[in-house]
Order: sequence, then C-alpha cells, then structure tokens
Amino acid sequence: MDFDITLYLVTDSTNLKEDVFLSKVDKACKGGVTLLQLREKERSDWEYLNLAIKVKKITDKYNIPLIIDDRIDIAMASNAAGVHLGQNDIPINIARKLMGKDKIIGATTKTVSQAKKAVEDGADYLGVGAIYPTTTKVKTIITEVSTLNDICNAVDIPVIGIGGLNKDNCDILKDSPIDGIAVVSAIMKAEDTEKAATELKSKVISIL
Ligand code: TZP
Ligand code: MG
Repeated sequence: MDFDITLYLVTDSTNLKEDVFLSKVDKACKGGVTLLQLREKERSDWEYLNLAIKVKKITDKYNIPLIIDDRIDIAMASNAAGVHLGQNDIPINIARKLMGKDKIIGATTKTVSQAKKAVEDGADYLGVGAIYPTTTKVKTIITEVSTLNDICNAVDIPVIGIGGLNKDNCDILKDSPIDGIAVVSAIMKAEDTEKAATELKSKVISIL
C-alpha cells in the first residue's frame, strides 16, 4: 500500500475526553498530517476497537492511512491500513502472514541489525528513536542520530525519526536521510492543533 510518511502523528488520548481527542485528530489531519497512528496502552480491547473505528472515520475523510499500535487484531477488526509493532510485539513475519501483503506494517528498531531483520520479515517502514528525551514513552532510551543515519543507509524502506521532536528542534535531522518524522506531543499538546500540524509539516518538508 502506498503511503506518505512525511509527518506521522502518533496519538495520545491520555487525560482527554473522547470528543476533545477526536476533535484534535480531525484538526491534525486537516493541518497536514500524512499518516496517523492510534496508540493506546491502557484501554480494554473493546474500547481500543471502538476508538479505532471512530478515528478511522476521521482519517478516511482526509484519505490518511490509519495505523494501529501493537495490535493486529484491532487493526484488522477496524479495517485500519496497518499496524505498528515493537520488538516485543507479535513478530513482523507472523503479522505479515496474518494481515496479507496489502496492509502496512511498521516496526520500531534501534539498531542496524534489528532494522535489517524487520525488512527481511516484511516491514514497510521503520521508526527509530528516541532522538530526544520524551515524556510520552518513559522507558525509551535515546538513539543517536548517527545510528538513525546508519539504519536509513542500511535499508530501502522509509525510515522516520521519533522522540521529543518539534518544529524548533528537528533541524538536528536536516542532514539525515530520513523520510519523515513522527511526533506525539508537538501536535497533541499544542494549543492550536491544526496550526501545529501545518507549521511542523512545512518545517519537515524543508529539512527532508
Ligand atoms: N517511540 C519512541 S519515542 C516515542 C515513541 C512512541 C514517543 C514520542 O513522543 P513525543 O511526545 O513526540 O516525544
Ligand atoms: Mg508496541
């Protein structure tokens, strides 16, 4: 499946009422997000699926592929475009068998060998980070930009940087052969969601 990974929004609904969360998702899509991941860690299966169905109505309106974090069952049940898998989630080769060739499978990788393995197993894109310290994923460790660059150069699928990135600090990646960036806070925590997405997108385009 074809997708544009220039500005990848990973959502966080923590402490947000559902209508406020969905409105932020809508504004972010309107502002220019190119790919959107629903990332829920605390919800029951039923709640995760329900929210995925609601978010998909919005992403469909803007023709933005919806990726579900961690859970291929929720991705398939909501007819999302794909799934994002970490090193401790369902193995990519198994996810690929279950989901077929038309779904997008993203993988979190922190080393060149993890990246090469993910590609071999059938990943469509790689997320690498955290580039900067982040309060969104507390247990993550920093990945050096040089490692991110090595990963980009070792694989032939799109690679994005993630972690603490915003429009004022993503210049650190201007010489990196990335295909886009992924953010949570820079958009989800912005006062004006649409403006944050629009400004960040033009910034990212300028450094790619
Ligand atoms: N993976 C690595 S860092 C991160 C994830 C999901 C969180 C990024 O969030 P933020 O708010 O953009 O730092
Ligand atoms: Mg995961």
